[in-house]
Amino acid sequence: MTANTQLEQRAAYYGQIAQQKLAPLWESLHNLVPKQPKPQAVAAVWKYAQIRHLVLQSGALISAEEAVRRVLILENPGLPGKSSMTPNLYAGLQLILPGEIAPSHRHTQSALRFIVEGESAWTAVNGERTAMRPGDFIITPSWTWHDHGNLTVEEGGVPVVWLDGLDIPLVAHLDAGLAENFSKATQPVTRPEGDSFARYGHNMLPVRYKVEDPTSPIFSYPYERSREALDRLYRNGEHDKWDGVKLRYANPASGGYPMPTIATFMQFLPAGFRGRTYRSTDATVYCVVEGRGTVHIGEQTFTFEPHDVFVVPSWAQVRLDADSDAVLFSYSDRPVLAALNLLREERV
Ligand code: GTQ
Repeated sequence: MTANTQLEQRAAYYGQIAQQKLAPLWESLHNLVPKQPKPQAVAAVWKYAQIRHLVLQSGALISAEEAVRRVLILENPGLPGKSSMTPNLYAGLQLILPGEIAPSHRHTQSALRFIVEGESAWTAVNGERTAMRPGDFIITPSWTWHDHGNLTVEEGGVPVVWLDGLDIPLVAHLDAGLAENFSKATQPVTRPEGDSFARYGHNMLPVRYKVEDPTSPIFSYPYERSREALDRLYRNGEHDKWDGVKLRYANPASGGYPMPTIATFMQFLPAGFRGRTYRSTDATVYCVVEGRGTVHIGEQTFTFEPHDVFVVPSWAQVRLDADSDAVLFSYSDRPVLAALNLLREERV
């Protein structure tokens, strides 16, 4: 039998079995069980200086109320049409103008906010409002009511922009998306601002507190505190050759991650830092807070400066250089990979 006849016979056979909803594994085995991750997501950067005016322009086109959430999705060019930054995670830049309200709703997707610019907005989570300031990391856990607002111009309101990180693609993959709107634009405020931080954010917990769900009882992690911790550790001599000074955000009651599907980190790289190469199976989104530098991802090189966002796909080699003292916030699907025993890390 010639090679051609064999191919023809197989093709005819594949046609026959397809009619019975069958497919030959041997044609796809190497793709289904790859030797290494082969992400469709690619490394990419969003330079804030190039997109800021476009984010602000959206404010003239649609109100926060009409949009429900006025957000420009950061879509990974390797995942076109998927509204995804990585296979599991979403990223977007949300704008709220003075006097606006983004109406209250809740959904099974977990969300984080990382404040980029503007100091006058607030977000409400489960009956408590918190101010949003640049560098603050705020969580909106799964199924918690949340609405966002901003002071009026008279009260000193300015346009506020933050980075939204959600597990939208993961939840879609699991077919577990549920959502509902609150009956009013804003939920009732039942606790004064700072209440949960006082209860859970000072290395203390209410006497009879029991850990009953995987979500952090504090929902705002102010930049000041995170920055101070990194700074102190650096001055104490901490200096990891891969990470600089890097901490993960924690649920203070369990020691786990703030939310079950998304891990968050903040790291300090001193001026002149030339990081070593590492890789891991948690695809990671970075947002630059302070400083300038360069990130090398696989064969690609991007410079970064404050408010830039870049993404490192699973298993891509990454190395960070800092030209000035730099602070980077990042988030990934690490808790999901860890829970499934799929987290692999390599520090070269
Ligand atoms: O603020 O609730 O970027 O529900 C995407 C979906 C933000 C939000 C997004 C959302 C939100």
